[in-house]
Order: sequence, then structure tokens, then C-alpha cells
Amino acid sequence: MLKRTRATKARFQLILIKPSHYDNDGYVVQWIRSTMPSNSLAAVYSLAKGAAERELLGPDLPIDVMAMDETNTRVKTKEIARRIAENGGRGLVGIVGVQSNEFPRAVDIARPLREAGVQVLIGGFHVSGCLAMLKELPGDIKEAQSLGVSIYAGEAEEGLDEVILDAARGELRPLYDHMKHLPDIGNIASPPFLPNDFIERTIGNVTSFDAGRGCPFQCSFCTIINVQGRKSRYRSPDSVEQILRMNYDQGINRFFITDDNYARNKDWEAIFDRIIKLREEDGMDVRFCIQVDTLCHKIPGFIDKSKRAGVTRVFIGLENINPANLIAAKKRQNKITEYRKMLLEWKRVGIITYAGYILGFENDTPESIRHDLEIIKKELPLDMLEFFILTPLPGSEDHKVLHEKGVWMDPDMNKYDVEHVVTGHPKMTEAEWTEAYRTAWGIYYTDEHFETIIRRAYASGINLRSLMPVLFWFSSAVPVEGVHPLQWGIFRIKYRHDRRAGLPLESPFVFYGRYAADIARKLVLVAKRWRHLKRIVRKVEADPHAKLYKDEALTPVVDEDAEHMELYTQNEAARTAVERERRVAAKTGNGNGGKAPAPAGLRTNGHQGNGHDAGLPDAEHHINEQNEPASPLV
Ligand code: B12
Ligand code: SF4
Repeated sequence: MLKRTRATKARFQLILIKPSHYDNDGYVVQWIRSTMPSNSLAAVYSLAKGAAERELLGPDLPIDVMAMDETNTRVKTKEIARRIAENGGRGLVGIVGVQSNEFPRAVDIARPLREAGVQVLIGGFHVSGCLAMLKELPGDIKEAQSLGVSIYAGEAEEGLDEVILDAARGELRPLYDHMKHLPDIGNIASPPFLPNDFIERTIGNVTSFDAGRGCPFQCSFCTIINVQGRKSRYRSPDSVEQILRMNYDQGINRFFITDDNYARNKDWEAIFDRIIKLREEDGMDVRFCIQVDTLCHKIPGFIDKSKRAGVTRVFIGLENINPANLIAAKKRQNKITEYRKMLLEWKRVGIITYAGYILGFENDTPESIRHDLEIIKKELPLDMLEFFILTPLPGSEDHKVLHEKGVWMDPDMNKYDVEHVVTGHPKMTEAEWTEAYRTAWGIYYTDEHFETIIRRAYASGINLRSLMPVLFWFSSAVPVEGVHPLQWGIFRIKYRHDRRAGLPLESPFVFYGRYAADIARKLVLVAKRWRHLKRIVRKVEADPHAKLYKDEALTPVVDEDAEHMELYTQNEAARTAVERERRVAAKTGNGNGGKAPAPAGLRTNGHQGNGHDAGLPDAEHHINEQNEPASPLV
């Protein structure tokens, strides 16, 4: 929060704001506690603190740095402007890590600040993505510039000093374009860090950092490769240790590693080895959630080292089970023939899995989506599934192609939160697509499937006390709050005056009446859902045979799967994918001892799996390693 300081000497005020976005009624999405601290904010905050400690502006102009995350803190623009004025008038508001869906809110924050004469600079994925992919700046960015807002595209590691120096002279440029040069992040002096009083505003003892940036793949819906590049850049093990120790010293021991694909971080092993040393030799109880691709299990030692390094949760970009969709989206690295092997490997070591699933690829229809989800429930040993609407996010190839072809895309960036339909679909109307997204959560998270997930987890040695809150979180966010689990928080805060520019101020009667009714409804719903889930957990725990639970999804991968599992037989594309893998397996000698026809391009073999029956209770030794969860994510 902004404390009032009346200075006798001028002090440069650097205020960093990570904005939120608006809900469908135009109110800022805010919580008493938000999901997790933003790494984008941590990265820029730490660089700014470094500049302050180095006295970048000289001893006569000290720099004060403040950070706030609007998802858990109200942004008061008048106070910010006053604070800058009271400290000599020199300052900068950096609006940080602004995603496309946050850009309209960022501009609404900037507007009154600009009217008060405050310098404002917006950075993050929206502006970087647009500059990376579009020939001309889009209208919303131009509009921001017309208000006198400056734009920062690219990463801050080598450019923040220049910005602060320019701002101190009152000469901020309209555009800082660092897109052509991706900085080395190996050993930067000020790696991402946020102080504890900031982290306390989020759920649990968790913070986030990026151990690396970039991904080698080429998915057409992805923005990361066009903004952060396809070459892996990574922090050194020393730098990662520095981040872990700084946080551990302030009592934070759980981390979300934000690399979109940690499995493709070229230095994953050296980083894990260092973390393993910290855990096993130095006694640091640190734990992690990572994001990986569906081929990660093929990297020798990756899964076992993940376990030893304290990974307890893993996000997997599964995206779809129809190979025709995956090929159309250039997600060729996702092979349905590897899904079960990969998931069983995570089960083997007792790590909780979340998979992202995208709805609205070109072959999807409401019926096919429903059918695919039933296959997943039956045949894939997966814990959480989260859904996204396929969205041409600015910065992606999909967005660029539609833009260049002049295909309609919704001009309201606030809707680019992967929960709204923002363009057309060849087989679904907007209403059908929206409904398919909304109902997908209910199709996956049925009572019956809750029980199956819990039984599979129990039999695989996953701690149910750790699983239950995440299961609750991912299954309840949309039905209870109407927001994606990644955006949910504890207790929704709404301010009547914090409404999207252009929308009317509602009467207190209407606003508070609806707000109170909403709170009551949600509390009842949350309590009901929690109690219900708890009953299912207790039922499983009380079952003396629960540890011996087995079903189709948990059985080891065998050649015959190809003949009967719907995952491999449901359509022509699936059958072709299996055939292709058979041919590859026959050529390389993998899968069936080189015999052809070898249905098991499928079969678990070598380091891709160990034939270990994930359903057997001998995985029990993993149980004690995961205690009470600190957050729905880590
Ligand atoms: C961790 C993460 C989250 C976390 C935390 C958010 C955060 N930004 O830290 C959570 C879970 C909250 C989250 C939520 C969502 N996310 Co997210 N998230 C990420 C992820 C994986 C890492 C972010 C990160 O740490 N990047 C590394 C930092 C260092 O890079 P950076 O943000 O670009 O910041 C650098 C520069 O941009 C620059 N910079 C940034 N700001 C500023 C400001 C100034 C003044 C200056 C000088 C420089 C500067 O310097 C920084 C340091 O180098 C990214 C993917 C990615 N690789 O970035 C997706 C990503 C940002 N998310 C995305 C999306 C879509 C979402 C959601 C809408 C998903 C959903 N339905 O829930 C929500 C939206 C939340 C909201 N409030 O509306 C998209 C955004 C695409 C776009 N065009 O905007 C991304 C790119 C992933 C994707 N699918 O393409 N996310
Ligand atoms: S695997 Fe993930 S991070 Fe890599 S290109 Fe595809 S969507 Fe992007």
C-alpha cells in the first residue's frame, strides 16, 4: 500500500502495477487473496530495486520502488499522483506484465495518471506480442500512445535503467522496442523477487520465478515463441539457488516455475541437480510446480529427478486428443500414443498432474468435445483437466494470420482471457462454442469422476490432502465464480467506482444488493461443494481395498491398447497416428522389438516407462512427502 511520506528532499518514485482485468459487468476482478504472485512483477520489481540500490540516479535522487498487484490490491491513482508530487514530482508508473485481456484495464489506470501529468509506461505480453507479429501497431496501443502513455516491448533485463534515466529527466520516449534483442538471463544481479508482505496477499506460501524462457516448438496458437523466442535461455543453477534462498529466508518454500516448458529448458538437469542438493544435503524443504510438454517422459531421468527436486504438481500441455486438431495447430510433438505413457510415469512417482485442454480446434463440435472428454476420463490417468477456448492471442501465429486475412476478431481485448469466444468457428456458432466451454467443466468433474480421480490418486500414492484442495479449486472456479481457476482467488472484492471506462456508475442499491446476494450464493455453493468432495475422499479412505484400485487408465501401456482403446480407434486421424507410430517403432526397433506390424508404437519401454504398475500400493512411500498444500497450484 502507498504510505504517505512527506519528503524534504526529492525522491524518484517508481510505482509498478500489475493490472487485473474486468469481469463481464465491467468491474475489476479482485480478491482478498489472489492465486499467486506474478513473476512478471517480481522480475521488474527486482530489477528496479537493483537500480535503486546502485543509486542509478545518483546520491541526490534516491529511488523508491513500490509494487502492487491489482488482483489483490486496489489501485488508487489519485494517491499515486499525490505521492509523486509530494516527493518532488519526479516519478514513473510502470504497468507491468500486461496481457492482452488486461490492456483495457491498464489504459483505464493510465488515463487519470496521465491527466495528472504522471509518466506512464506499459510493458508485457500484449505490446510485445503485437510488436513481434504485426506490421503496424493496433488501434488500442495507438490510443494509449495518444494519451501520452509510453510502450515498452521486450524484456526489461537490459532496458530498465535507460527507462528510469529517461523518466527522471522527464523525457520518456513513446516507444521502447527491445524485441530484436533477447537478453541473457543466466546470471543477472537482480533475479525475480518479491518481499513477503507482498506474497502474503496471495494464497499460501508460494511465489513464482522463471528458470528459463523460450520453447523450441511451433504451436500456432502460442505467443511465447514469438515473444520470448524458440531458443532456450535459462538462469544458472547459482542464480536459481539465489532465488530459492532469498525466498526461503523469508519463509517461502513453494515455487511455481513459470517456464512454459521446463522440459525444454536446456539446463533443466543442472538446475534440478542443484535443487536436489539443496533438498537432500542442505535440508531445504522446497517444492515446485512445473509446466512441461507431453514428451517430457522421454528425456532420460527427467521424471525421477523432478520427484527428487521436490516437484509435487505438473502442468501438461495436452491440448487435445484428436490428432487432426493437433496437426492443424502445428502441435505435432503431441502424440496421442505417448499420453498414457507420460501420465503413468507421473503417477509412478506420485506427482499430481494437471492438463490444459483447448476447445474449439477446427474439427471440434459440441458432440465431439463431449465424446473426447469421456474418453479422457476413462482412458487417461489424469488428475485435473482445465479448459481454454482456442483464442487468437495477439502475439500468436493464429492472430497474425486472421489479422492479415481480415477475418473478424472481437476488438474488445478484455475478452482475450481464453474464456470468451472472440472469432468464428467452422463448425460451431458462438453460442454453441461458449456453451461447450461452460459445460466441459461439468462433463469432466462429475461425482463419479471425482471418485475415480481420487481412487486413482490414492492407489498411486498421491496424498489426498494435497489433491483435494486442487481438485476443489479446478472443479469449482467456473461453476461458483464464473472465472478460470488460474484467475480465481479467495473472496471477491468489488468497488462500485472501479468500473470500466464508459460504463455507468450503478446506484448503491443495485450494486450492493447484487453484491451481497452474490456473496451469499457463492458461500453456500463453496461450502456445499467442499463438503461433498470431502465425503467422497472419506469414502475412498475408508475402503480397505482402495490401495488396490485398478482401472483401464491405470493399467500399464500394452500393444493391445491400440485395438480397443477409444483414444486410438475413435476416428481416422487417431488410427492413422497409431499406424504412423507403429511404422516409426518398427524402424527404430522401439515398442515391439522391431517386429512389424508393431501395434505398440504404444507400449511402455525403455526410459519411457518402466512397466511399473502405477496402480499397486508400492507407490505408497511417496505419500509422506507431500504434506498439506499451500496453494491450489503448488
Ligand atoms: C505465470 C503466468 C501466469 C500467472 C501469473 C501472471 C504473471 N504474468 O506473472 C497466472 C496464473 C496468474 C496467469 C494467469 C493468466 N494468464 Co498467464 N502466463 C504466465 C506465464 C506462463 C509466465 C509469465 C512470466 O512470468 N513471464 C516471464 C516474464 C519475465 O515475462 P513478461 O511477463 O513478458 O515480463 C517481461 C517483459 O514483458 C518486460 N515487461 C513486462 N512488464 C513491463 C513493464 C515495464 C514498465 C517494463 C519496463 C518492462 C516490462 O520485462 C519483463 C521482464 O523481462 C506466461 C507465459 C510467458 N512465458 O510469459 C503466461 C501468459 C502471460 N498468460 C497468458 C494468459 C492468456 C493468461 C490468462 C488469461 C489465462 C486464464 N484464462 O486464466 C490468465 C489472466 C490473468 C488475469 N489477471 O487476467 C498469456 C497471455 C497472452 C497475451 N497475448 O496476453 C501468456 C503469454 C501465455 C499464453 N498462453 O500465451 N498467468
Ligand atoms: S509447447 Fe507450449 S510453449 Fe512450446 S510452442 Fe507449444 S504452446 Fe508454446
